[in-house]
Amino acid sequence: MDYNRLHSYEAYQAAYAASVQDLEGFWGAIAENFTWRQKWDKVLEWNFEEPKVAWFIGGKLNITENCIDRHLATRGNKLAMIWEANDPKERYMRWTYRELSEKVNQFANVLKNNGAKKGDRIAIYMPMIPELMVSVLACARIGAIHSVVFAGFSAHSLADRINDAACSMVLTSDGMNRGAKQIPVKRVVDEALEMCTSVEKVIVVDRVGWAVNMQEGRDVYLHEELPKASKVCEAEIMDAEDPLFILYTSGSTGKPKGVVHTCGGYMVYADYSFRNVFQYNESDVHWCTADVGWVTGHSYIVYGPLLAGATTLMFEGVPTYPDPGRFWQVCDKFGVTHFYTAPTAIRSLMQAGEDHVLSYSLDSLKVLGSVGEPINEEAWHWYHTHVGKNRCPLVDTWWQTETGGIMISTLAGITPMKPAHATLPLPGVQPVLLDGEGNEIEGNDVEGYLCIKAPWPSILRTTYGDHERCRINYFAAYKGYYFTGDGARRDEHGFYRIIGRVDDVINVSGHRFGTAEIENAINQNENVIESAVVGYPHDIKGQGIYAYIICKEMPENPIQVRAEIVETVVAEIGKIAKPDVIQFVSGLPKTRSGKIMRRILRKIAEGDVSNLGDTSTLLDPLIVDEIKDGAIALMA
Ligand code: 7RM
Repeated sequence: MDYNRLHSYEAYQAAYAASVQDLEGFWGAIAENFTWRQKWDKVLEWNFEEPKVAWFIGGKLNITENCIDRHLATRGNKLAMIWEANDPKERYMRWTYRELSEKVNQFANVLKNNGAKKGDRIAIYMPMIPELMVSVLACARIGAIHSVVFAGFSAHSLADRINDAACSMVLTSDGMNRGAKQIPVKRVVDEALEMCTSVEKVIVVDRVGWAVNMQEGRDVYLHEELPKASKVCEAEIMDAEDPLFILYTSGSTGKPKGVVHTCGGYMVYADYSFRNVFQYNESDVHWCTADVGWVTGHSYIVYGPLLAGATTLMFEGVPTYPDPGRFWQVCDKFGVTHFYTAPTAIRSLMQAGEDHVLSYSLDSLKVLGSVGEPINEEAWHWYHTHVGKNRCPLVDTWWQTETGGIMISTLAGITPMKPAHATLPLPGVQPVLLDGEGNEIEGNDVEGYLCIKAPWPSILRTTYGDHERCRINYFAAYKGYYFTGDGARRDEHGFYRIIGRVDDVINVSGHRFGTAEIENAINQNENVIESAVVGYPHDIKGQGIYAYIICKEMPENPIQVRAEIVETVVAEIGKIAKPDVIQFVSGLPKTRSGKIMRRILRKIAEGDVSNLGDTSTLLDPLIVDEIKDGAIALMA
């Protein structure tokens, strides 16, 4: 039986059973489908106590030979990448696999000429330009460990990440385009590097044509280095367990952790999950709207699609520029077949009205995807109806930076879908629900802490420079399990629905509520568009409930609307879940991947507005001031 590509529900079920029966046999067979310089001696060694996980032990490979070189014979003239600029009037770019190969090899030689070597850490701080994809692959080609830092992060955040991994090089650009604005990039790097000592070289891409500061001996322009570099660069031969990249992610503590992924396992899982979840076919055009600065961009803009020999689309701009029809215009322009985005984008486009989406045909679309947060039913239906015209399967994909690839998801058109449910685990993935004591909850129609029972090839190996932190964060809460930090429900069919982070639980008078649960109740009120709930210290109840609410219109009579919302919550959950404070806001502090920064909302709810930490990664940092002022007025 070939479980490499699942074409039916029956094949899915057979593969799932086989993977549980013989995990090593299952993944060993899938790993046969790659170019290895040397085959592995052993598929897997693991224990979740230290933790120690190693896949394809003794195997040798280079992931770029699998993303590029092995396709050249059959797909040399096929498009590897389509790039659409922020400005719809600017020329788009298209590269074949052969062209991508030349670009990556040449950039790899630029890195080498500037002193980079295997094992070095290289920070990449770049906007969504083609050179970003080339940079990532060029690092992988020479065996340098890339650490992509989202170009919206502040100089402080960038410096912290550079220092944590002692990066020797930074790859960046002069500036960037974002909607109607142009934003400095190199200037942020300069500011960050005043706080760093490890960086010896900075390579700058000329994107906007600014005359930026270039420090003699340290900073060089890419366009001046390229002519000196050959278009042939032998791939560095890597051990399957050598690190491929570091990607920083926030946890419940303040300091981001550097999640480490390795060459062999990550490669196998990125390809396998991409092909099966999206049911990719040879002539498809895949568009993932994430930024390469997040794990979604790593796995489903760069590595997954290229490993599969697909055409991947990269977009420099934002969903609402020049108008909220931009996503749909780009879909029609390039005949996009697979469209993968975040619920937050869907909800904001939903708010902008149907006219924008109805102006485009969207005939080419075959599969829709969602990632990053729970997708509410209303957004799910809007997306399915108006974008997918009720004919495209919609995959709600649950996964994490730490998992490297999609873990629980419908396989498009193959396994069942259900609104707001990620549904079933991919074969090779063994989720369980645990109760507070760490016992597995059997059966269906149950809820618990979402953990994974056995390793999969792209499980994180460590957090950079601090293995103990990795153990405590993910492997200590429940002995013998990987703990996701999420709570989930398994419905009567055995389909998973992710409820949300369990670190966002509020305990009111000994009764526990998910912030998501209360938000869902509030959102049932007809005035409400979106809400965010946090706990705050309460003298009598232990924790009180503070709700930040966006209404369709700012209420003219807030007392009345407040009372109506409280009534809705009482009706949905019960008196015990009544919000104690309701503040009407025009927006919420969200990261660019759509996650609400609850830390900020909690602090404001606690009345501590003095030190809200770094807000530079927010989509709209100004919203924090509005919320702060509103909260002060409310308490007065
Ligand atoms: C890919 C990504 C991970 C956290 C995760 C969840 C939440 C992600 C979904 C989701 C409900 C989904 N990586 N999350 N996908 N919740 N349904 N389909 O987002 O490391 O940045 O975040 O995101 O809480 O633990 S991430």
